[in-house]
Amino acid sequence: MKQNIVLVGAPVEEGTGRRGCLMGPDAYRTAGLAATLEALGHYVLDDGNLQPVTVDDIRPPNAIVKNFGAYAGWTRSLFKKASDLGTGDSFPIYLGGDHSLAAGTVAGQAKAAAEKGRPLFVLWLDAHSDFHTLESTDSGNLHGTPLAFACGLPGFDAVLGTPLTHPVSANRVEIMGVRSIDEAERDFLVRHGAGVSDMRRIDEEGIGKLLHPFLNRVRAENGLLHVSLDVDFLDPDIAPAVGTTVPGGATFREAHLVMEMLHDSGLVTSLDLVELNPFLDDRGKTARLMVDLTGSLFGRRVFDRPTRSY
Ligand code: NNH
Ligand code: MN
Ligand code: MN
Ligand code: MN
Repeated sequence: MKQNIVLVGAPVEEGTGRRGCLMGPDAYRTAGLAATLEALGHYVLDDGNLQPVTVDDIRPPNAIVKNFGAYAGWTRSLFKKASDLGTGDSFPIYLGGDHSLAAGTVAGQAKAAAEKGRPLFVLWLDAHSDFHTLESTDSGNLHGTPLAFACGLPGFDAVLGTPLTHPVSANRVEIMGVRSIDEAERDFLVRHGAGVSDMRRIDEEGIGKLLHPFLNRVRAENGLLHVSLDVDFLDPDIAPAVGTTVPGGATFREAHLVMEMLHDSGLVTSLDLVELNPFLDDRGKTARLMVDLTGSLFGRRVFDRPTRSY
């Protein structure tokens, strides 16, 4: 199926402890994201880079939290953008930028889905679960919080200035590839019933086998599916351009298999590409891999069907 893809750049880097993610959107453009998708038969509109609204009248509830005003500003503008795009039938790809941008994109897509009478499911591909609240974060880096925000965990009301009317149900979230979870996050994940496939389970059972039941559930509930792909989901050997590398990540084939299965499911309706830090890349190889993975999500394959049956 031909898709109308809209690229939305979100050059946010205030959610990490390290500079460089603001170059992410341009690195994806340089690596040929639009041409890759067009070559697969899709229509692509590059909407340029979004700007955050100015928020200078709020304070974080916890003194350790960094750049709270910037987070609120980005979340407000991305929430608006995603709620608008989500009501149409185009496929938005949000080009990060650090993962804090997903607070706005996921919450916005969830609101739009609810207005269509459909539940939003989220596949979170990440070394981390990003399930901290503003109270529980021990680093103060807000890229550790967006999934908790979008799932409506308490304490975030100052971010939008109002509580979320349509939070994602944590029960409709599947987190894959994790190998670094903080104690507080672990408790929240269990309490709220999010699905977690850590690397140990992936090693033992296979990533394809773990993904199938989740996709079946999205289909059974007539859901929409948002995918949030953090560069550090991937093994640092193949994807070094990220500030928070964790050894033992998804391999090249595991990552492509997920994208290929997602394509075949026909269920995905929006995507975040996050945490790319081009300043840390090795001759563009991480940016190119992220573009190739996106190509697999949009239908690139080696062969269409078996040439014969046995
Ligand atoms: N849990 C850590 C924190 O809160 C890590 C977050 N870093 C990420 N998330 N890269 O994907 O600081
Ligand atoms: Mn993340
Ligand atoms: Mn991560
Ligand atoms: Mn931490």
